[in-house]
Amino acid sequence: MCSSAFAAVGLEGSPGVFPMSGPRYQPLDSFVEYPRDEMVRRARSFRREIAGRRTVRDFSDRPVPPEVIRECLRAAGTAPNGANHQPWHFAVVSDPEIKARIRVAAEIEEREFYRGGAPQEWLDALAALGTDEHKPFLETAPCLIAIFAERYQLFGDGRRVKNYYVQESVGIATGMLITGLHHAGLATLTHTPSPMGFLNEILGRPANERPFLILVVGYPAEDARVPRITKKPLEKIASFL
Ligand code: IYR
Repeated sequence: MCSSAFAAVGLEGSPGVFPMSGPRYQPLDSFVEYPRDEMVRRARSFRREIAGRRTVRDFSDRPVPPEVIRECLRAAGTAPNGANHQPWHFAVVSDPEIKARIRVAAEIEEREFYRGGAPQEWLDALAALGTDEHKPFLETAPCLIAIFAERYQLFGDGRRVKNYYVQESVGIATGMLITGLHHAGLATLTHTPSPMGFLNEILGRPANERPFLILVVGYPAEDARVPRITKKPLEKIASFL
């Protein structure tokens, strides 16, 4: 039997890995259809809600409800992805000592970036955002979610199974996570110190996982301010053929 062979090598139950077995189907019972007007209303209402999302850099230290984080991670885990391998890992950090270590390591990389590592063209592009090498939010915010992209699956017996469309999959899951957190009433910041190899070491993640980004999560500080920016209108971002 296939399943016992899988059990022997630790593959049993591995999502997406069913060698030598065909597809197994079930009825699509979760799709909900709405009347046209209601669809438009829902789409508009969602657009308004998500348009209110802003990337926040000034965080309060107020703790966030752990169950909100857990539910949003469950939502992110439903993202479409390559071959259903679900090639992601979310390391949720609330321990102040670990956050402090992440801040120290990130600021070392960021100092390098802002003081000459980055091309001038890139620094010019960031000028309007007012970002710099100081990342106090990595300690102030109550929750950091370090998101890892699993480049390949590594099994107990050392065997590797390739993952597919890893960046796309993790990007989609991250978008869903950000959306869920905003919907729940929390602010986020996508933070990408580069390189981020220090995250594997600090968080004890294996070499088959590559850091994707740090999602900083919490409530905005009371006096939080955000850059005055605009989003491109529909005509600039879409074409209808
Ligand atoms: N990682 C740096 C630089 C940075 C890069 C981009 I592209 C941004 O949109 C914002 C920042 C930092 O976090 O400051």
